[in-house]
Amino acid sequence: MEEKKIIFSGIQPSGYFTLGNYLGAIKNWTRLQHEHNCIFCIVDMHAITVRQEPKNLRQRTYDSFVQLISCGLDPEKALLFIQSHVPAHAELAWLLNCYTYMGELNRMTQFKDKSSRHSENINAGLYTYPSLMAADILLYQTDMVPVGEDQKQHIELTRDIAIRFNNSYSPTFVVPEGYFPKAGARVMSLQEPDKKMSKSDENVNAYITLLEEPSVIMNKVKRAVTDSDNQVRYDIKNKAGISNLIDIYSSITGKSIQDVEKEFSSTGYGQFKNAVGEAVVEILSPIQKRFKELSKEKDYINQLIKEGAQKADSRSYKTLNKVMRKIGLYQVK
Ligand code: ATP
Ligand code: LTN
Repeated sequence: MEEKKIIFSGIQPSGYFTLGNYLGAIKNWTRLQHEHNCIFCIVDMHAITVRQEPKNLRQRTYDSFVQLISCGLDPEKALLFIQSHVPAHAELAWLLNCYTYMGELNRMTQFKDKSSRHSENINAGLYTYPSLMAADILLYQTDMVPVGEDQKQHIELTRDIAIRFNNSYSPTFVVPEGYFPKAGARVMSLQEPDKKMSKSDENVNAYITLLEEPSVIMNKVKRAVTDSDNQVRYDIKNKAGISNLIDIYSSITGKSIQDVEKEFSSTGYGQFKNAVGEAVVEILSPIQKRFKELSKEKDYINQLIKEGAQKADSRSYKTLNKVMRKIGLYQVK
């Protein structure tokens, strides 16, 4: 049997989870938890690199935890916790900041993109975001990081930091690999299909959240930007909108792109969009049902949140202490 790997991934409570988050990340996580040693984290400290309304952030963090469980993550199988509850993340992030070059951070496309969208608040946290992400991953001696394709660059940087540290001292960190899903790795905005679907998009029609009403989902898919040739054909360059809908449909149903093209070869966009909308409604409906039931169980959820933090705390300190020792920070035994 294949050896169990340590898997780590994170998601920001910067908005309500989208179909992109689900198909690109969470859906994979639910599968991986049965095969590996999985750790999934709600990265609230990453979310504050962009201004958040305190009340909303608090509620969304709780709801994010409930949503992960509603999507099928099992706290008995995977370790689930909230990043700010485990101080080792911020501590290692500081240490790793001292092993990360400004030249490297300057190249990060997520930083460039977010700083142009939030030009009134280009803070140092937004800039050093990747060192905190590297800390998240490296603390747990992670082998594999399942993420959407937008995170490729951050994973590369994490590897570079780990290799640099290992070479400067002695082997300390496992050098992790990114793990990208074959389908759904890059779900695009429904309004600007050359941009990824993002939960913090200002235009609510650009994304579908996991908790959206069926009628709203159907409407958003109907209004998705397409082209005028009315042929369901995959062509990212010239038909980005339709290609995105084909990707979504293919990722949900498990059908290949060719089969989807065949299935809709004689129908127009209207019928195809209907099918896509229905597939989305169907996949989200059990998640929404569980969310409604579970979010009322506040004591139970809070207990799970506490237990997750305790487990993560004791696991993360091992690596943090090792790093401090290697660097030469004075420690009393
Ligand atoms: P924000 O818009 O606030 O930056 P986000 O929607 O991009 O947030 P994150 O919390 O940063 O989401 O990402 C959580 C996970 O979801 C990551 O693994 C990321 O790669 C994946 N992901 C995010 N957006 C998409 C998308 N459009 N398609 C596929 N995967 C995605
Ligand atoms: N940067 C990621 C979220 C994230 C993450 C992580 C993902 C923070 N820490 C550790 C994987 C592993 C994002 O924006 N999607």
